[in-house]
Amino acid sequence: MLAIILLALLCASASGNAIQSRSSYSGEYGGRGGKQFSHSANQLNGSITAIRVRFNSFYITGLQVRYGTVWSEYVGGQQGNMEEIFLHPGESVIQVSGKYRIYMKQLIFVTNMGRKLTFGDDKGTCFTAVPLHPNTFLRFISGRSGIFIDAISLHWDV
Ligand code: MMA
Repeated sequence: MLAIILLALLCASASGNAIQSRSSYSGEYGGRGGKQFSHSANQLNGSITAIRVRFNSFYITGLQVRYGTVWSEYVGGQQGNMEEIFLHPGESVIQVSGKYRIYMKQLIFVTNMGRKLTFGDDKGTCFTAVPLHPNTFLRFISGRSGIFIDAISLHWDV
């Protein structure tokens, strides 16, 4: 009887480890205005391969992210210019920093190849987001938007 119980416990712990999630999330950073958006379905197209950020002198005004070969819907407004950065093959985002007040003001994407992609104005409350688990990366983003990007959350996974 004891042997059976021990065996059952062993199996449960082994399968528990096998299915243990390595996802984590950071946020939400920013204000409470705007409407919620999420790229959780977009991650099915693949990992992040490019990022477009629109910004004016004060705010991050728009965002679009490419998953695999498919661009997400654009969120945000039309003020400022859009910058586009493609990641190299095998390159992933391992940290996102930035600044916000009631809207996002700055976003900095740091990659596993040592690149630091900086967009926007260097003022406001700072945040630095990294994954909880080692060897996990930025898989998708969510947040709030109106005519600007109000807030952002970062979702990390393998
Ligand atoms: C809109 C509206 C707000 C949001 C701002 C900034 C101008 O107002 O959607 O809720 O906070 O845009 O994105």
